[in-house]
Amino acid sequence: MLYPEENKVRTVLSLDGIWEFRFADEDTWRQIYVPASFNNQFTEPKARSYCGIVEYRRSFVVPFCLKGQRCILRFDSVTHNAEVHVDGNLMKSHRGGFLPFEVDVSGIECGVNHVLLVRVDNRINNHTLPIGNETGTAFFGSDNPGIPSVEHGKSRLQGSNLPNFDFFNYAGINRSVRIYTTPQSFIEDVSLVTSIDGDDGIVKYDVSTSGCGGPFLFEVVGEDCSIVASSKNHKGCLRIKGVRTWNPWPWEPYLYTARITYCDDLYELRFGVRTVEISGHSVLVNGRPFYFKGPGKHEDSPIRGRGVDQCLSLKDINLLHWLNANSFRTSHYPYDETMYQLCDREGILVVDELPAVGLNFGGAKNPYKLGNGEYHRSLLEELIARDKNHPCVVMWSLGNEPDTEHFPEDAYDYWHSLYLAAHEKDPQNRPVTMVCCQNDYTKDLTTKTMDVVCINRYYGWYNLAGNLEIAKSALEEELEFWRRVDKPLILSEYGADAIPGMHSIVPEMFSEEFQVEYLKAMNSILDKYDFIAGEQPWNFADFDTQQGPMRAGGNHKGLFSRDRTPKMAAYYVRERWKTVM
Ligand code: BDP
Repeated sequence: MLYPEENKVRTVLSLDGIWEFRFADEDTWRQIYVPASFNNQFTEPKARSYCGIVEYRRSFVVPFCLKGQRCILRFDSVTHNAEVHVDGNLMKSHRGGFLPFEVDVSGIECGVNHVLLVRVDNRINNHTLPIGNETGTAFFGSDNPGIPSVEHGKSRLQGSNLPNFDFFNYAGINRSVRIYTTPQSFIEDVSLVTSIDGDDGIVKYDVSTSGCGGPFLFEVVGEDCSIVASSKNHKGCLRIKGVRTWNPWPWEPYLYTARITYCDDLYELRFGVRTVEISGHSVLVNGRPFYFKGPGKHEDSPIRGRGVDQCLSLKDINLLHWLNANSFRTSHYPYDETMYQLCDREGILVVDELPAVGLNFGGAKNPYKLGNGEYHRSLLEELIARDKNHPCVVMWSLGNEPDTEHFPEDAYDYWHSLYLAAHEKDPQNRPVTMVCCQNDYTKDLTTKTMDVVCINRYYGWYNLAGNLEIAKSALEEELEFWRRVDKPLILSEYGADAIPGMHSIVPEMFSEEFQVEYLKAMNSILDKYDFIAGEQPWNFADFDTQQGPMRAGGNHKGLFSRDRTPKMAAYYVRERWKTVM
């Protein structure tokens, strides 16, 4: 799916700004800002705990001058499910809160006002991705099973919108809404696969178009505007003599433009020439071993919630540079497309993750019997269709911390079919992973079948809490197990909460000193092994989550506070990442 582009033949009309809003049980409309989650824009407790449908409304007009063009209404994401009505007619229902969808409104009368109404469902349950917790059991802390009064309370909580994951269920129109136009004969999709042949680059391309047929031109344009290769075929293979490759930061992430003209249409897609492959214990980028350095992230900020904020995204990229990081994982859902565009430009590598988090009930229930496989697969296909051409995207993550321990065969069947689908659907055939949680790894049949083993481990925090010497030996013992699996391994999460500004002479849990000592301890074990392909401390910044006895004002495992003030750990990591490769 192509990102909306404004150029000499295509127009983009932004529908971002102030809309009208109401909770479904209200009669009156209030004002709301789009794009942003609705949860933090109001003052009533209801906005945080709401479970159900909300409505967004605004009017729009397609100017006369666009008459005769194809008009597409595009939502970059609506969380979680949406129904789009124009002038009272249902135009589209969409399932899934983190990927774009479009509504063709080409026939709409130009020059008159139309009413756009979006009904948004923020409910999560066992059939959404991410997974909601339908039992009323607290995600954090123990609910003392068996105590009659607690059981009674839990039964009353059933059906409320409890996440089965550790981030706040921010919902609403979280990303931009636009109408874009194309000529009637138009460029539909582009797929690019690049490779390197000595000093040259090879670009294999495939462009699909729709319409009457007519002149077609595919050109590769350098950053200096020179045309370095071209063809009149919709599909083919071009050679760029003396190519400049796209390299991870701090090296040059050179971007070419694929300029495509077809009949009256034009589309310009930025891309990089780079390769990604697995060889032995290494992930190779452009043939060289790449060591992933960079924390897992969230889309999260105090007022917008999960709403896109390009200013914050840019600041985060600059903070990643400051940390000497070179990559991050889009934990635990696909991010806004503008973030990937920034990463393309800045040479930051991305592990692109599906919103499949919470497929884990601690053995109490088999998550693979819920029947989510088809839906999961359709999200995978949508993700690949959206992100397949980004040079920054170097790996797909099928999901985070599913149960692979209690139902090992079912887990294998479920994840392996997604693994195969990812390889089949991705024209670039990138490596595929699934992020494994702290469980009995000896029972896990799935993680070791991924191209890269990604494990989240909290020795010294949730297990063996506070005792770093013992935590180190536990991690070492486990890594001996994975060494024998003989694949590249990324420690995709490890971390300790640190309340910003909390200090202690003796480093104890929740102090900034402990967070530093914890990271040093774990890193000292990683440094012993040559099959480690990366370290991704959890998390880049403190973030909001469901309230609970283990969370004082959110999750505090950030290297930065929520407002992006560095903690002591940020300075430590910055020093380490200057040299670690
Ligand atoms: C991991 C999860 C992550 C949590 C983290 C934590 O993948 O979403 O935020 O634990 O507890 O298990 O801090």
